[in-house]
Amino acid sequence: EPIPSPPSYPIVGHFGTGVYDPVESAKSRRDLRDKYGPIYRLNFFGQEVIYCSSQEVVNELCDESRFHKRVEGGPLEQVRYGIHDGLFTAYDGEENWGIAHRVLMPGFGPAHIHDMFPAMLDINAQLLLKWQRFGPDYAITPTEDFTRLAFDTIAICMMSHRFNSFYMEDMPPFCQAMTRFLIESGIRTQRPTIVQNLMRSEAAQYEADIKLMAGVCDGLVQHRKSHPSQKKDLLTLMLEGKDPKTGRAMSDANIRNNLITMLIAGHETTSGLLSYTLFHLLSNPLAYAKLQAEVDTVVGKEPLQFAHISKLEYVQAVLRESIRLNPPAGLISVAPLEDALLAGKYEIKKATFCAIDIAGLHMDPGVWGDDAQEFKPERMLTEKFEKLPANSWKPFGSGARACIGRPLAWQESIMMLATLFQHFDIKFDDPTYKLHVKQTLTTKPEGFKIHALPRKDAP
Ligand code: MNH
Repeated sequence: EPIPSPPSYPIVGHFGTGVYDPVESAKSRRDLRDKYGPIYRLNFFGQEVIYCSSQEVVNELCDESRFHKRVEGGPLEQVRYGIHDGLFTAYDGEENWGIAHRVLMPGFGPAHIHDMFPAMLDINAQLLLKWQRFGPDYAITPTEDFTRLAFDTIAICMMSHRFNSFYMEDMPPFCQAMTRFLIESGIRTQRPTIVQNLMRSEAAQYEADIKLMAGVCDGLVQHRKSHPSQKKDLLTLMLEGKDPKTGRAMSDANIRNNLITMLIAGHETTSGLLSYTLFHLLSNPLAYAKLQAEVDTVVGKEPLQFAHISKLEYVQAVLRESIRLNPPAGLISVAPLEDALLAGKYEIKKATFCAIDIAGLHMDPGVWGDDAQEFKPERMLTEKFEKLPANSWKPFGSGARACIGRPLAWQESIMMLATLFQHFDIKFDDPTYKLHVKQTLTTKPEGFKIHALPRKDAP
């Protein structure tokens, strides 16, 4: 059977037909899903992409004996130009991926994440203090401070380094370079090579941004080498760890690429998660009230402790539901290892680009029902969450190439929500605000502002 597909032109395919807007691609995918169903095909200059969004087909694509991550020829190939074979952009099966994966995995295990609690709380307190100082009248853009939180948290947990971005008017230069780099990487994926070759000043900025990021990370490694530390952070693991399989250590280049990778992969996504969550809570007063009541019961007026985290059941459900509705990483790419029959009826060749539309998957009415669009944390309480059909909730990707930072991001996010609602009542700046999503490589809400009103009896 032919895979459903909109009308296209010769040579350019669907490029320029208006069905896929690179700036608003999440919206384009929503429209295409509505019109062509959970499996459809697009073609850009001969490059075929099969977009998949039902639980049934995604479950098939998550079978690692038949499909694997595909970097080649997609947006990640562009990002790879800057961070090479770091974990996120490594080709599947590439040697340095295996070494870094095996060296770093234990660093994200429960014991290490537990030990990150005090450092996380330190950065968390910087946000709370800033919002207290702003006072109730100031219109806060939460996404900016959540980005500071996520960025500073990774840096302190990973390499015991403080970027101190809460004490800067603008974001740190590293962060600005990274944002420009990600946006340009995204645009480059869509730009024909002939046009690309004419973009001289963009290319110079791109190179400069990559150089800046590499320079900062090399500097941190140099500093650590000349000031040996007892700290059992991820940088120590990178410098001293040996791959149990090959006995090899990570090379300096591999360390640099993975330091940049973690800072990139971890800050926009976590910041997006927290921003969307705040938006959904403000839009759903009942969920807001339930969450704050749980925080008051579990944490009360005491400083947050590690033992509180696992008891914050409703906070977790809120985060799961928020990331279902707005997955910050909306698309991941896989390809079949051999020629395959997809959904029992579509023949696809080995290595065909298959894009898992995570946002679409998270709306599958077969899994989530007719109220899939609505924010209902109750459906994510652990008992129900654990009974969801396989691979129906995939905000952190899948299999061996799934997110390594998930436990870090999760703990940090629970801590932030708990302390935020312990200290403040939060209100929309503009109660008529409608969610507007801005897209780079990930997505974040734009123009979203709030007021933080210190609670009378806050600790
Ligand atoms: Mn993260 C891979 C989402 C936080 C580091 N991450 C992925 C993938 C998704 C993802 C989806 C799979 C991408 C793909 O298949 O191409 N990550 C998230 C989300 C959050 C997040 C939604 C926060 C919320 N990620 C973090 C944090 C870090 C991090 C925090 C680092 C500290 N993520 C990674 C790395 C990879 C990754 C590294 C690549 C893992 C691999 O392929 O081995």
